Amino acid sequence: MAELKEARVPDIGGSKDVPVIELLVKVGDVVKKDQGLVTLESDKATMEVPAPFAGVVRELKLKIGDEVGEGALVAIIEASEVTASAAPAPATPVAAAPEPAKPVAAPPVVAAAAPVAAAPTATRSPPVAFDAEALLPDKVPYASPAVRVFARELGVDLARVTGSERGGRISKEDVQGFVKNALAGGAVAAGGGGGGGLNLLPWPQVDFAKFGAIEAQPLSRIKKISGANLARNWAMIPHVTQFDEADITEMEAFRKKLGEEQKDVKVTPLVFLIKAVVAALKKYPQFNASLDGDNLVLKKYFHIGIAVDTPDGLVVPVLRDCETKGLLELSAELAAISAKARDKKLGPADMQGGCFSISSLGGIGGTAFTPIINAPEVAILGVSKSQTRPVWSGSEFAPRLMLPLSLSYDHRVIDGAAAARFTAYLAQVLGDLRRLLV
Ligand code: CAO
Repeated sequence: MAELKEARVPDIGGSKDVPVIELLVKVGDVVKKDQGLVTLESDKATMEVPAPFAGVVRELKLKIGDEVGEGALVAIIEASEVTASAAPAPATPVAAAPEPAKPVAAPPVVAAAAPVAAAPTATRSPPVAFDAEALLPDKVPYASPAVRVFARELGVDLARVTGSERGGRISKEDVQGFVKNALAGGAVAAGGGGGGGLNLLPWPQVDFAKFGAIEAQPLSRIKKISGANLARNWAMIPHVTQFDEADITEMEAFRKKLGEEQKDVKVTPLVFLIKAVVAALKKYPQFNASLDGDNLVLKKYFHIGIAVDTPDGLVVPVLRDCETKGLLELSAELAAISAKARDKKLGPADMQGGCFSISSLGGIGGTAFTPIINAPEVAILGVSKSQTRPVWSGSEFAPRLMLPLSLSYDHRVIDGAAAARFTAYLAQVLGDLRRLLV
């Protein structure tokens, strides 16, 4: 039996004079139980007042700009059926996932006994307790009514959009940018197949000039591109870094000798590392691989990416077929490709097809670091500055030149034990280059 019933603002945590910023239904609309009727926005949170029961909206008692508190009449609804649990659900934050409203413990509403033809009398639903915790401001997107309507029209969930305005407020441009990114395959933001939707807090907006003098410098193109790649790789790949060290005392003696004989080309420890890495990739093929859905694609070639520091930022050109090249040939190629990088002459082809990357900070300093994997590769070797240290030989301490190694790996593909074996083998090869011949 149909009856006219009141929908009122439930307990909204004691807030009063909360403005109505959006009408979500109009007279004549058929509404489901818990469907939003109006949106309220306090200075702390935005919330929807849900229909306490299913039915047809017969009167809308509020307009945009009205200020309301608990108990204010929102609408008169002709309830489609009378149920024992027709009590108003709590006001729901707009950011909340569209899951069914939790059942609320409330006294049953007594069905009106009037016949259908009689003038219906509206029955007031009892208020229900409201979970103010669910309305914490940092869980609710912060946006103007116009932006909310705009996002709703485009089907954009504002909880997934990062606001660029002061206080993290979401602008129309932020919504447009989100849509563009989603269309361009920016799955991280869209929460689609690739990114999983991190649902992070908005980036802090700080007026730095309030605290002292500042100067804004635009990011270089390389920094923008590499930054976006690094952020994706860091967020999406479960990184673990394995540290080890190699005794390169003999290797360095040999390198110096080679350098004295070969004045045309500078031979640095990096080319020895490239050869040792190729040997380790041959022994542990899962490091020379990429994830492709449920498959691991194993590569039979050995193209090594080298991180090169340029004034405009980091680039990673690739040296191809390193298994076929000797130390001198690799040294000449490394010099040529890093000069090309610093002269901004690298083309996309120079940076494609890598299997594994090496990032050497050995010429600068440091004892260890945690390099970020260069997706879709599954591991990267960081190299720090070698140092002469006393090392226990079993009978005495001897001065040895020790090279720190930091291997970051994708834990979805590589287990910790395999990573420890890989770095231990690298250290063995660098400690005794004859192993390269085995
Ligand atoms: N320990 C001690 N000394 C080292 C060393 C190490 N691990 N690696 C290199 N060196 C020495 C070299 O032998 C050379 O010494 P001499 O001039 O006395 O011969 C000096 O350091 C400088 O080497 P280099 O940097 O010119 O050459 P490289 O082959 O080691 O590296 C390149 C080439 C292009 C990788 C490097 O110039 C570079 O750009 N490194 C930075 C990479 C980077 O930024 N990585 C960080 C990525 S994460 O942000």
